[in-house]
Amino acid sequence: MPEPAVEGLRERALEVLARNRRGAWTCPSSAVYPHQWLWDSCFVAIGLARDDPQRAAVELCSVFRGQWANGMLPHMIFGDGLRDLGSRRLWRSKRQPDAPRDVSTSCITQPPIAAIAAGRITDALPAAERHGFLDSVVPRLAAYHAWLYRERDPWQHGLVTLIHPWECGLDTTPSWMGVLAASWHPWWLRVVHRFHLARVVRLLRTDTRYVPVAQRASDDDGLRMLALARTDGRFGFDPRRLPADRAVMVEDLAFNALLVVANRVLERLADDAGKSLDPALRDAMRATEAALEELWDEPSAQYYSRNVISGELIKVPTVATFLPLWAGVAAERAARLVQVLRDEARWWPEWPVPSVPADDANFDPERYWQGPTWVNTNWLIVEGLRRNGAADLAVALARRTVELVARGGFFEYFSPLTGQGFGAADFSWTAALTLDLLELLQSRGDSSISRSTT
Ligand code: 9WN
Repeated sequence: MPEPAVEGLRERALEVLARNRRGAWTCPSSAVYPHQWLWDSCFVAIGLARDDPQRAAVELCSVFRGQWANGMLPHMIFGDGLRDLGSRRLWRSKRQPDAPRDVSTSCITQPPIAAIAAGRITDALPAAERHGFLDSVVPRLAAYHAWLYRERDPWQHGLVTLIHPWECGLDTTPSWMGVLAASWHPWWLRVVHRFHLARVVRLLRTDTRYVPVAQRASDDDGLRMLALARTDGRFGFDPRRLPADRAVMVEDLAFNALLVVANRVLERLADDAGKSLDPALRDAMRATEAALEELWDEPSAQYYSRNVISGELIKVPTVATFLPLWAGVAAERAARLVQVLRDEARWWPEWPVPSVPADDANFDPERYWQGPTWVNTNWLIVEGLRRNGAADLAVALARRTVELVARGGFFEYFSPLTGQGFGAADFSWTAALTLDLLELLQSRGDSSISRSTT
């Protein structure tokens, strides 16, 4: 396989990140996503960690500006002085007793990769700076993980429950959109559907001012997500208070798999910092490792999310199925997952890995999380493959991903069939994770390819 055309790619990636930088934090894209998003900032910190660990530390610490008194890290922190006030009004965070007073935030969270970013930064910082960094972040990370277990696993299933697709990060992934479409809808949404008014609402959308509508969430899905945020708010964003006949509650596969990885990093960082974690938190962490295996479906050899209300697995295939590889699953299951990933008709088309299998009825190569290849999920799969001794496949996927970006630009997502870039241009996590993948490729063949990845 030819080497990717990487000439100048690193410098261009750093330029994208510099342009999207807003002081301490980096927005995902200046036009489409001008605010701060939780897991985007963590990916940016991961990408910058080896090159500029101090800058990466500042990026990660900036997400704690938004931390609630109860420990929650919100999925968005709104930038000051930006005209897009719509989504800020949707949440009205300052009405919530635990929300910060000096910044407006959303009232839900996003995949818990902050500890993973903290681990990368710690490994890269000079020894003299490590202690101060750990002292500052470990208690905040511990408070976040404690919130996840206390507030989002009140039934002690071992798995964290999400109450909105925006929390899962793979927002319009078909597994969530199916559950959402089948859920309860308020009267105004029923009127909109009944009279086919959803397109009228497009006039109010900001994303479609920058990106063609065929590449975004459908109007119907977008409205349902807005309506669900309002319903969640009426019940204090609390799964214990949400009535089963109105709520959407999912034990999300991607989120919980990443939680297992993040838990391990947090335990290591707490030990390094000489801080003790609450034994109940450590027990809860162990329970998640075991409970993740309940999401395995033997006949299809895949993992799925689980609908908390029906208690059933949501057997809709999505790229999330590969994320438990990084969490560490039994060798036999890992081997089967790797086999599934190699299927060219489904998961390994010209530009792998599609967010939905390429031969699936839900597959749309241009639309958001419903088919396109994303750099962040590829990066997570690369880490999973490395952990499972599939270094050759990890390198192949890393190389293909870097080639995709080198040819197509730093887009938000790409067609798995043609490699064409879609969504926001100059997207921060595409740039940041390209930096990390480039490092991996440049060091392949030496010991760093098999270095510990947690
Ligand atoms: C809603 C910022 C975020 C990412 C998510 C991605 C998308 C937002 C949106 O953009 O979500 O949170 O407006 O659709 O799905 O993963 O963090 O890049």
